[in-house]
Amino acid sequence: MSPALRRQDIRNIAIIAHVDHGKTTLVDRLLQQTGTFRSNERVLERVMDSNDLERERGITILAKNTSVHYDGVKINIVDTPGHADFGGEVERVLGMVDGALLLVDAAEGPLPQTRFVLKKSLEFGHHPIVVINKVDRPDARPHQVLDEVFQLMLNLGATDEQLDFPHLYASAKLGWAVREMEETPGDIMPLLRMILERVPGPPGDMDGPLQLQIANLDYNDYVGRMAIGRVMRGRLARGMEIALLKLDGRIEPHKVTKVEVFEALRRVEVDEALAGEIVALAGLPDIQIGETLADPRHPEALTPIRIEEPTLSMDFMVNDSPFAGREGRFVTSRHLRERLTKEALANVALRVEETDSTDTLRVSGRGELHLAIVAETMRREGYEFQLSRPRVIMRRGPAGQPLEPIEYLVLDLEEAYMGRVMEILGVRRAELANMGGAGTGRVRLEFTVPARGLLGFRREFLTETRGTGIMSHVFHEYGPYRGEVPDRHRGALVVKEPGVTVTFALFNLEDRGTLFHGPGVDVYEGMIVGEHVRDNDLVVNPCKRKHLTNMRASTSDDTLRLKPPRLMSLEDCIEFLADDELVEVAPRTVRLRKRQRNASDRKRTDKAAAEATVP
Ligand SMILES: Nc1nc2c(ncn2[C@@H]2O[C@H](COP(=O)(O)OP(=O)(O)OP(=O)(O)O)[C@@H](O)[C@H]2O)c(=O)[nH]1
Ligand SMILES: [Mg+2]
Repeated sequence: MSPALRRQDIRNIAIIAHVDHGKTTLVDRLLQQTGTFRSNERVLERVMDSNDLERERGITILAKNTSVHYDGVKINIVDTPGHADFGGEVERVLGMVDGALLLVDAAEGPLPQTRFVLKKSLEFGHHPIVVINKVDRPDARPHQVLDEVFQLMLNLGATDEQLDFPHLYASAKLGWAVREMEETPGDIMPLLRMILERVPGPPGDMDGPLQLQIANLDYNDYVGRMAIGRVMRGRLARGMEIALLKLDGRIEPHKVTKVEVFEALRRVEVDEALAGEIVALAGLPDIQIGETLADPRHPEALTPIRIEEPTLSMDFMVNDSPFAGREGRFVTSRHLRERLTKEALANVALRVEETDSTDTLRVSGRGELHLAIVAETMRREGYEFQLSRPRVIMRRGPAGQPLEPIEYLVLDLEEAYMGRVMEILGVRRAELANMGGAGTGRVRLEFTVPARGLLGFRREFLTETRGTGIMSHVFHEYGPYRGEVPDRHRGALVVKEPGVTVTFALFNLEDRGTLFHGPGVDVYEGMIVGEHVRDNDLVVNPCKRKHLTNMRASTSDDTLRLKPPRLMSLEDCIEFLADDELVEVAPRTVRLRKRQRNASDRKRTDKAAAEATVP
């Protein structure tokens, strides 16, 4: 495109990186040092991580827009999540920007998600600016990490121009960036200057017919659904009649009722936005990501952004446990269906499908966390439902052979634990792909491993490494099925009959396994209250009181000291699940249960299954 058609008063960039490499912290500094906040204004750390789950977990889940002004130029910034499960968020916003800041932790170096987001950005033709961040870390190795990024670009097939990338060294935390390590740190301005120099302005044909693709959605209580995208061509004004080009080819006439632009942490209503600007607009209630807004006389659709397919699915079903409806406000299959369908509109990497049962919906996503966050969000809104064990989504190869999702797994752990971890991964069908750092006390191990093999691995890995191991993984490819992966190796402690748990009974169960609940908890037949030490399930009665006749002073409930129960978060429960189990998710409680609540029914089903598999 001729430079004349690019706007010079705007830059649109995304900040991309592996999880925790400092994206949101960098946005804080950009906002602070460009005078967005008054000097006496107390601002939250990581201000862009604005939703509850993001703040609780300290991670970004949704991509979000903001902007700063520097040297007469407006820089629209999209902060993106780094966790691999939210890769769909990154994919969908990259088309709205003309460049990216690739942050890489100066100690950790490129990790799986660095590769994924960089690959996507290169595919969009960006020339990313590499920011080696956290150079203040005592274990920082900035020059080496820069070399590793270069290697990575080379491996990803970057063009010569892309390989000639500009770079900076930064400490987002301390608020500075420098071009060379020898320079004395000052402020973050060198980064802003580099953005103006190296990121091209957006295409700015303001007189052509309107064209705008929706990259993101948001809700506003007053005006309903807001759609976010960049004006690719022409101008978008309030009150304008437009053609909405749906993904299925239909064209709908609509009127834009509101146009807003991003100014720091606020959105400001404007009469009109010109080509190049990123806007949020209202007036199109059923709009979806990927659809194009166009001039009715020139209805030309932009190619929808292709998002990677989901690899994991879980059933969301109506809660049919004896405690159903105790806490939830939204409990019917209609509630679930409506909420999940709405979620899938904005959560582009999510798929929601019907199943044989009207009470069950199959929800597919990019990983356990992706699905768990959906469930957690719904739970907080007052929904109540049950979840099945996650299953990987298989495919067929050209010759009909089964293919399964393979993940790329990177582990960083103390050398002493290496043998045991390799053993566990061997059973889970992992293959070692790379190994480094030997002799330094810590090793970095890289594997390809079936996604099936990673279900429930995190807990085991953390236990084996006494909590010191670091792991991350990202979807790698669909590859040949690698054979059986054994199930969870411990059984469950399953409640025999309904009641309220008591200390005496729990105390006597402690030898049998790890308990998930303390005393005074309502339980029902078939509910799971702990993990058995052995590999089979054990039916137990945690509500059994001692016989008063053989009471001895030493076993009075008051003197019994219970070990603290293992409190199971929603994700812990999902990790724990076997095929014949469910998680019951309600606004205040999560519980584990057997699908078949009655022990003899379970035996009968097991027997039938065993007979069915006898040749
Ligand atoms: N030492 C050091 N720590 C940093 C720096 N930048 C960020 N951190 C810390 O790294 C952690 C993660 O920072 P975030 O800004 O949330 O990282 P992120 O890349 O936005 O993480 P996700 O959005 O979840 O992918 C926080 O504890 C920050 O304080 C830095 O320059 N130096
Ligand atoms: Mg973040």
